[in-house]
Amino acid sequence: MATLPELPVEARRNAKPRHDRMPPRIRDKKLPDWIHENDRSEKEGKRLKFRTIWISDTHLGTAGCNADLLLDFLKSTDCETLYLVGDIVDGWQLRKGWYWPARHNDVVRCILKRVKRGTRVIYVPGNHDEAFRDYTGLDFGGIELINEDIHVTADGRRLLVLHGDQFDSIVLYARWLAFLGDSAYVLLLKSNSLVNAVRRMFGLPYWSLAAHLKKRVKNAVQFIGKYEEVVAHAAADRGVDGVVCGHIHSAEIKQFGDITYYNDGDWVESCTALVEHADGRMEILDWAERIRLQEMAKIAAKAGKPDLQAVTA
Ligand SMILES: [Mn+2]
Repeated sequence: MATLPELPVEARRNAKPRHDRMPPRIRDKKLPDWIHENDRSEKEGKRLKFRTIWISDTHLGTAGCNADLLLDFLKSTDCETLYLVGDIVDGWQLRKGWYWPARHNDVVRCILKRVKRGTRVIYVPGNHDEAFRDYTGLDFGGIELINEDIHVTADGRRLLVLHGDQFDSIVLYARWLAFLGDSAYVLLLKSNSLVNAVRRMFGLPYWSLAAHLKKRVKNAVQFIGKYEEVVAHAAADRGVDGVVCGHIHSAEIKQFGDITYYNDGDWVESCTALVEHADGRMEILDWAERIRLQEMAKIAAKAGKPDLQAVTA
């Protein structure tokens, strides 16, 4: 078998470790300050504690995924049960072209660490990670794969947990794919990343252009309303008290008759999670908004206006 020729001693001495030879653009990429701050708070054990957390539509494997914010959220919170409600990894985009930065590995590692610490992690696959649907009922290093689940809240309500793409075909008059699946949406997310790259350059926190525009497109608003109704209807047929889903990238808590509809939102546009407190109270956490308020408070403190700091208290 042929072996590689030995490098001359001089060349070996000058050879630098691999990370030193990485282009400065990657190596020196500045991370926002709040990332490091939360590393500290993790050690100090100052995490927000919840009974249950639901996140979905993180779309790991795409440039649209706000992995920094997601990682910050995971490091800042703790829970007994963590639901991953589908479209966690975007198999569709990965098949078109491989995109997997180190940050996305950090997210996976963070979730696995959670399992190790004793959090029950339940993965309900969505349509973008439908390959996992063939493996439901199995256990992946402590992560339970299941097609849908019934979650019982601390106050005894039964909630159906599923991704929610099942209802696309029922919402006929304004199909989600008409604007989610096409290239216009990908373009929208790209401009979203671009806007936020510029904002970051000026030290400004994340703001979702995509979510902002979606609220102003009549077709999108109509679809979302109809979709919520259809999902709530299906939940009523199943005899549960409520339903938790994701899929349409629009966080919401809404009452339809006896059924409470919960949507945990996404991490490509708005960066939201659904949480259950110890007493069964449910809430949507807008993580981008939270960071924004924290940053504003810091700016206010620097400018000598401590009264504005109250917003984050
Ligand atoms: Mn989906």
